Amino acid sequence: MNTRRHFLGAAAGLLAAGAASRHALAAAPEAASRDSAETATPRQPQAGRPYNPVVTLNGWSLPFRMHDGVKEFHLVAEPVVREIAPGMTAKLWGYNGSSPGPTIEAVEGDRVRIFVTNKLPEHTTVHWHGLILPNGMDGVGGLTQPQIKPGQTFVYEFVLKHPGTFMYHPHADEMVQMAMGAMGFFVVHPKNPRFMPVDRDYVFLINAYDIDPGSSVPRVNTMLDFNLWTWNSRAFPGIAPVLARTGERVRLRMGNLTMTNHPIHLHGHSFEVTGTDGGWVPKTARWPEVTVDIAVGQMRAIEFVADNPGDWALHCHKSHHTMNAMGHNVPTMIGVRQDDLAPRLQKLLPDYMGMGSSGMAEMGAMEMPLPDNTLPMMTGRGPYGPIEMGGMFTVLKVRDDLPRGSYADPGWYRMPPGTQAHATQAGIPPAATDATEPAPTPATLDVRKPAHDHQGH
Ligand SMILES: [Cu+2]
Repeated sequence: MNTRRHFLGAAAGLLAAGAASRHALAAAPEAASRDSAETATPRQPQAGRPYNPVVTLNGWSLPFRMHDGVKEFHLVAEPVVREIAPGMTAKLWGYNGSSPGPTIEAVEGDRVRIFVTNKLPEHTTVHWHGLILPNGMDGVGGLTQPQIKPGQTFVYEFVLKHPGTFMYHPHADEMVQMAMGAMGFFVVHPKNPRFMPVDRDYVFLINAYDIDPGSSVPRVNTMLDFNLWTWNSRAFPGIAPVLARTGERVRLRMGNLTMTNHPIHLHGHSFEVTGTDGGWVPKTARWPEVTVDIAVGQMRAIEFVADNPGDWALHCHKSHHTMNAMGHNVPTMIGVRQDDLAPRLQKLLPDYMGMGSSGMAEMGAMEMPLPDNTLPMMTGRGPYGPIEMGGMFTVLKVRDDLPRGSYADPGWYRMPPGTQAHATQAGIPPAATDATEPAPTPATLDVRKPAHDHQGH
């Protein structure tokens, strides 16, 4: 028993000195790398037990190899460049060319051996968030292992005891490394591929950054006031749509590695929470929802039958999380007349625009001059105009004719005649305006104090 334990320890390369032995390092599988933010089409497993692969939104899954019955992966922690959405890239930390890192997929009962090479400028570790494993594989720097120094490779090896939805992230200089985007998903498929089958199984991490307009490196000391709300380090309109053919069963797996909770809301369907941090939820314990609140550090899997064709919003319901950077310190101008103010301010600030007197929707439509490498606060165009969103927003596209297994964007939904809200004159008093007339001048709000000051005091 003792001998065997020593042998395993040596073979796994987790030596007292911390670094992998030369022998183990030579045996590390090649580290795949990918810097594209396109959603990779899921690949059926080439070896090992069968499973139904997940689809990582704007991401990919890490290839593995089988070595004497052990599933081997190679993660490389390193600086990466990530396109957050067209028009903005960020300098982040991630794994294998990406932030978040590639999704690791394996099967309940698998023994996995994960080589971790540190190409960051400071030490790191990898914690396997939610997995039940031996203490020495938990990846907490200083507590369960020495940190992995720059240039070193460590090996983690453990058996996957439970199927479910998990994450990985550093547990070394954790606030900085997560603020920089070092994180990924870890999906353990059930041993029985017919257990809770779905037609499409999507995963994305909920993450957030604080990147000043015009810059590309996140502020790493921000605690709460993040300004870029992202899924898999992408912001709307950069987040890929979630696609389904009518009648298909869809699972969304989400994990929250931000500093706040996110109520994720789906239009047009109700769903059930089928998976939590601890595993799968029995059928008798589920109830229908249209919003699931995902707390900090939690994972949730939700499932629904996509039985309602259309383009359905899928977003965080904290409305400032569906906006991009800027604007959070702008004063409320609703009801404030600026028509005399703007010319005066323009003498001091030639580019000054008086905005917001009737709300902020004009921000979504206008082409404002922005600093380089900055996303508009509200943006995106749909078939009927500006969508006025940013951040954690995408569209569930349900189509009767979407080919099974296709992840190609089918374009915008065409509503059947008579099924769309429209401008009408019915029931409106004759004096009122309606949308068929030329655009009305913006309403002004003239607030007057009651005139009791010159009435009898
Ligand atoms: Cu949110």
